Amino acid sequence: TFDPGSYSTLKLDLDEGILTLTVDRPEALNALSQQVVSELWKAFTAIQDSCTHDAGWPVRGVIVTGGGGKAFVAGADIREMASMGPDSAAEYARSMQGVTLLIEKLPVPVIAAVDGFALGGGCELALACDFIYASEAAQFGQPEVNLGLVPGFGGSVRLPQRVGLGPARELIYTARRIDAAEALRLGLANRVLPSRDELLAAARETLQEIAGKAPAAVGLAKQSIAGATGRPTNQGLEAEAEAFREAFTTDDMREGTAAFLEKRKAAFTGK
Ligand code: CO8
Repeated sequence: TFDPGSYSTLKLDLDEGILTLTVDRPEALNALSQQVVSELWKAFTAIQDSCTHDAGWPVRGVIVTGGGGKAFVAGADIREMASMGPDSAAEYARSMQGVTLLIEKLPVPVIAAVDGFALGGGCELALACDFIYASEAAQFGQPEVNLGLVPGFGGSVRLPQRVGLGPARELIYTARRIDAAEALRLGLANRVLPSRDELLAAARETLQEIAGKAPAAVGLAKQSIAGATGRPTNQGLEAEAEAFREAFTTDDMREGTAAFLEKRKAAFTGK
């Protein structure tokens, strides 16, 4: 459901096909409590279910951000973790890992708009999104070793994939925080914008640009990249060929190629 009333730690705002999902626990710098994790699961499942032609593709892109002005997400909830045993900790890690997989499988693009702290689980949530835009106030880091912990929401997998092994190891072993300019240099962030307003506007503009394309094709492109990531070349190519085949089953593929040949603008229907 996109009904904002059914969430206590998230704000959902659907505006012209772009859903802004704000993690909103400013009193704990938006830390990912178990309640936040279960609400993220619920919200991303609702988005997933709506991404069909029959449902009319009401959501064509998602912006994930943090409320309160100080943080994107300052990590897993340290207060909750402090009293967990190993088994409940593993369950907690797996439930949030499940959310990150859901985001990766979503057939619409998801941009993390990072303003303020994206630490630990917050950095990992941003990494599960398709790409990251940052404000100049953004700070990234994987500070788990400061707490006697290790990354648990996918950081050991996705940070090396994004920035390469050397920089990822250095960030994780030192727990160092980096600013937006360094994140841009490392390829962790795609863009840096001067203010929060410009950050959200830039993310929206990019998602609107993508919303002008054939939605199933964008979804298949995303699926194809996810299917190739971390796999041997031959398996990645197989995932790509499968997505390519699937594109040829859509009306939008017929429309897109016909429109090109007839020198007119394509009218995509999402079918
Ligand atoms: N969890 C719970 N509460 C938090 C968290 C958090 N991650 N971060 C901040 N808060 C709370 C503070 O306790 C404080 O609460 P109160 O006002 O009640 O004391 C409030 O938010 C404001 O924080 P600060 O007063 O500390 O604000 P500062 O501006 O002084 O500092 C920092 C901001 C630097 C971001 C600081 O809050 C900080 O270091 N936070 C923790 C960052 C961190 O270490 N994150 C990583 C957590 S570990 C993790 O994410 C592992 C993921 C994998 C887990 C796998 C499953 C087990």
